[in-house]
Amino acid sequence: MAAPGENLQINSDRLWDSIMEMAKIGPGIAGGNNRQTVTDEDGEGRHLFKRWCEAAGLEMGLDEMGTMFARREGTDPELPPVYVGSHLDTQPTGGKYDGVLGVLGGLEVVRSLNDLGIKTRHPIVVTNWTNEEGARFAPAMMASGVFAGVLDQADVYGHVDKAGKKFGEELERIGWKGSEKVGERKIHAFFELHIEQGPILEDEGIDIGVVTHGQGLKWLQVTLTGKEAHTGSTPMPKRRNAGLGMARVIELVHEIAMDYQPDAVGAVGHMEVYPNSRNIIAGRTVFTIDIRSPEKEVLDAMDGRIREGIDTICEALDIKYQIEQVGHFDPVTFDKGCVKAVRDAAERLGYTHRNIVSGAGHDACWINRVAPTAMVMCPCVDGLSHNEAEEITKEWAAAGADVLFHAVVETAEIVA
Ligand code: HGY
Ligand code: MN
Ligand code: MN
Repeated sequence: MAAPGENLQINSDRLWDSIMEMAKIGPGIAGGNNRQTVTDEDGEGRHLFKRWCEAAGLEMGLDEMGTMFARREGTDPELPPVYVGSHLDTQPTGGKYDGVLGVLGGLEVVRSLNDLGIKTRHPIVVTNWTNEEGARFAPAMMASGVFAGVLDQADVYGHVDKAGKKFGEELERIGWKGSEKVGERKIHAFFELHIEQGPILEDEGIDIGVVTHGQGLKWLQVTLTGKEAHTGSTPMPKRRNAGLGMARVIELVHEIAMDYQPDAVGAVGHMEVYPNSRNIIAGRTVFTIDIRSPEKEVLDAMDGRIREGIDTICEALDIKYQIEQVGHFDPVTFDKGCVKAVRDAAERLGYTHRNIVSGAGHDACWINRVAPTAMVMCPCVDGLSHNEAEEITKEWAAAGADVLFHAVVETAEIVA
């Protein structure tokens, strides 16, 4: 007789169909998704998730950051629940699986427990964290950051998008601002299933990433101010070209990241040029530097060198600069007990696995500060993510969700 939970497997068809159903909401223009946080599309996706949770007999909670908590009761309701989830918001040109696999993988765990008639001592709560991506409103992992006490709720309510809309007002407008105070829930453990968003697992032909660490991140928003002038009649020595300044800073960020290989990364993905007219020298540019490293010392060193470099570049071009840190978390070490639960599950299920450091940030990185936390990763095709062509196989999704299933159920303690 298998030990309790020994041969548990999820229903991979149902998981895959749910992911494809969610992907119909906020479709992109090239096969992916544009379901950005607190847009109407996000609201529609939330309604679908809520319907599914209620159909699975879960009770939905909603906090003041709009994070959704769908609870399956345990035989001992007083025990702190095991949380499992991720995020349903996407990048503007995002894929179908980033975040969604983790939320619907968590729902699939509950759906499978219901099918099998299995009870657990600890309750289980499937979670959709608001605004993980930080694409429309910085910073990334916003709601989980408020939950962990590292971001201020009143402050982030005032963060604005490119159209000048405020996060708090948009959350209210789509009708998903709850009344529950943020961060008061006690978490026994948190597990997040996520696609790797990098090439390692696929390149090595490995099914499961056992995430031991998450690399640290800094987002520096830079504003360069020069002077708008005619591109034809202004002599080169008299120009104060903020566009040229931005170009030099972008090159600098790349060069500095290359100095700390093989792990450090750096790029500028968000760029705004004003007035952005063909025959006006850019008077102002606003852009965000994204630097990351598994080592805090390297992250701090890159930060310092970039700030010095910006000063030198602006001195030479006679332009002014402002630097605002709009996102930051130090490298994360996940809970050894939870990581072991993930590794043991992969082992028991016969999936190939390896330890891995997460290149991307995740809600788990913040929740790890307030509860024992670990992540399960599955491969993605060509390691591609934050691109509408993001793809995984049904088998990879099933393997990841099976491992999640075992890790969650073991930690929530099956009642035989
Ligand atoms: O930026 C990140 O790493 C995450 O995808 N929000
Ligand atoms: Mn994600
Ligand atoms: Mn993402």
